[in-house]
This record gives sequence, structure tokens and C-alpha cells, in this order.
Amino acid sequence: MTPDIGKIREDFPILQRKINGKPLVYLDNAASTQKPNSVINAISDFYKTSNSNVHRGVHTLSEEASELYENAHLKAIKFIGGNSIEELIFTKNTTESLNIVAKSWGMHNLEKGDEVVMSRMEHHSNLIPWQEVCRKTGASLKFIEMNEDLTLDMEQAEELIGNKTKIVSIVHVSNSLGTLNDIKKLGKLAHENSALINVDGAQSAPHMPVDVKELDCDFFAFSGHKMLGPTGIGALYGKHEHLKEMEPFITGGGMIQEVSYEKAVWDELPWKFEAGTPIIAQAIGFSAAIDYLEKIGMTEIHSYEMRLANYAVDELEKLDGLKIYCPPKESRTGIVSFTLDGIHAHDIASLMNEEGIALRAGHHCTQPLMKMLGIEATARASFYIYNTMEEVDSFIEALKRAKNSFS
Ligand code: C6P
Repeated sequence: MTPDIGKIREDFPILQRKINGKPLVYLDNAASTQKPNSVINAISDFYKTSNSNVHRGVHTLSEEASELYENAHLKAIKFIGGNSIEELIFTKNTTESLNIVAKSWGMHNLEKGDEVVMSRMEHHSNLIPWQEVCRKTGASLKFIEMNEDLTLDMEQAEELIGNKTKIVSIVHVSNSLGTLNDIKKLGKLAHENSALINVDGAQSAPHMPVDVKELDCDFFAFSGHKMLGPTGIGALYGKHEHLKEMEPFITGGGMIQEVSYEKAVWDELPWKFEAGTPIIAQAIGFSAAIDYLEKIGMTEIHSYEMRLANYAVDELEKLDGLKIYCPPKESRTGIVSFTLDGIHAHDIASLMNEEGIALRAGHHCTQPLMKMLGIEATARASFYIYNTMEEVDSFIEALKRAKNSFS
């Protein structure tokens, strides 16, 4: 069933804004999404009624805050198909989640001769931590190549993932190309070779049903702010068998069972990975965001966004001098990157902004990918559940005007 987009839009106060006298058309959802009233209210209600630190006090406010904080873990793990909060660590964002895997698992499990496999379309947040780990451990990075159509070359992946591979650390949906990668198949290849698979889910979890058990991934990282939640909160799912063996990335208060002057015994999962006062209000806001998404349904969200994106691609394809960097329909998501002959991506975004349309332009934290494609930057439209077909039309019309003004 198609969600009632008009009704959904009423839940997002920011969508009433005008930019340069024009109604805001927000097409920068891959960077960060807007927040519904229920999320804004959940955060402000917490501060108004239950604000306190967690896990420390026996007083009522601390008990309430602790319960809300723990429930947020449960909400987040269920959202991605897991069962136990022991397997769900709250972090600052996807970047921190990916760093935990690289530093807490990679630094202790890799040595010279080992290989870390990733794709050519990785975000810097997945690429750089592993570059660092490889530099320090002597392991090497290997890359799955891309086909002409911007999908992964799965035949080459089969050859590449072998007995030297210790982990496949890979993006689920590319933030620059929108390509949806076959994680199940890559996970199978990794496991057949006794390797693990770590998934960067920053652009998948917000937009489609994700089931970590079905994907059979060892780790899965995502961010709250890209799925209607507040900034400052992300999550890392990890299989219990791995998390229990891993050393914490940050140590200090709130993550111990016992401490002497000489040593400390870590607390149980997930708390051993959540040192210091945690991101309590953000977790509560994140929980409200998950409620909001689940009420609409992730399958419905995905199919609606695909309608928007496919319509946008069809219309963009009609424009001369425009090159689209996105895969065929089967591997496509709600992200559409493009370049326009004779106009720099930043100029496209500026001209669109004059018309109230928010696009992102740049390398999208995938500089090596841009270089490989022989471009400096793309302009990118990325859709979410509150966007409309009319907004796609406004975007295409504004783009035509921008193109004419430069010719
Ligand atoms: N991409 C964009 O594309 P953080 O900033 O930690 O919440 O997310 C990092 C990140 C990791 N992986 C992928 C695939 C991502 O898309 C992102 C964030 C944003 O506009 C900012 S570069």
C-alpha cells in the first residue's frame, strides 16, 4: 500500500520552510534526514520529565532513564532482525561503529600476509580505518572491481576472496552511486573461507528491510541521523561470539564490573563498549525514529523510494549532456548521482539552492572512487519517504533552467 505522503509530510515541521522564497525540496537525505515531531518530542519530553544519568542511580529518574536507554537498544536490534541487546552497541555514528570493528577486531586478529577485502565504492569511513589497521599489522587491502554498469564484479569477488582473506568489509548501498551490493553472497564467500563480513549499512538500514540473521553478517554499522533520528547516535551490531572476544575501543567509567589500581574487569555486553555517560537523549530520539519508520513499514518505504528514484532517472536520461552514475534498476536505490557537461557539480547545487532545492555536490567521501571514474565530483539527489513526485518534477525543471542558463 502506498503510504499517505501528504500526511507524512505534516509530521515534519521543517518541510514548511521556504528557501530563497521557494518551498524547500529536500533531496539530500543520504547526508542526513529531517526529523518528525515524534522524534523531536521524544527528546524534549525526556529532558522535561526523566532526564538523568543511566546505570548509576537508584532514584526514580535514573531508573526511568535507564529503562528508556535499554529499550532503545532493544528497539534498534529488533529493527535489524536481531534478538539480544548484547549484540547492539550504541556509538556516535556509522564511522565510529566501523572504527570499533577495525580497531577492536582488526588490530587483534590481523597479521602480515592476511587480506582485508572491500570494494572500490567504499566511503572513507570504511576505507581509512582499514588502511590504518593494514599499515600497523602488515595485512593488505584488496579490492573487488566494478563492472561497467557500476555493480560489483562478483566473478572477480569469487576469485579474490580466498584463504588469505580474514574479513570482507563492504558497503551495503553506495552513497555515491546508489548501488545495492549482494551482501548475502559476499558473506557466503567470506564464511566459506573462514573470514568474517563487516557491513557498512549507513545507506541501507534507513531505506529497506534489513535482517542481519538472514544476511548472516558478522557486523553491521548504521547511523541514526540518516533514518529520521537525531545526530550523535549510531549503532554497531556484532555477533555475540565476536563481541565477547573483542577488547573495548574506549575504556573508563560505565563499562567495568570491578576495578583495582592494577586492572579492570569489563562489564557485560553491550556496556563494555559504551564507556562514559552515553548518548541517552539521542538513543531515545533514535527509538522514536524507529517507531515512526516501522509504523509506515520498511518494505513500503523502499518501494515508494524506488518509484521516486526510477522516475527521476527516467526524466534525467532525457536531458542532453547529463551523465548519470547509477546502476541498472535491479541494483538501484534512492540515490541518483549525475554530472552535467560544462557545469561543475557545485554550481549545479548552488543553482538548485536558489530554487529551494537541496542537493549534495562533491566527492561524497569517496575520493578514490571519483578518481577512478575520472571525475572530480557529482551532484546527487537522494530521496526519502517524505519526498513527492511533484518535487522530482520541480528538481528536473530547475535543472533544465540551470542547464539553459549555462549554454
Ligand atoms: N555519508 C553522505 O553520503 P556517519 O557520518 O558516520 O553517520 O556516516 C558515514 C558514512 C559511512 N558509510 C556510508 C555509506 C555513508 O554514506 C556515510 C555518510 C554521507 O552524504 C556523508 S559523507
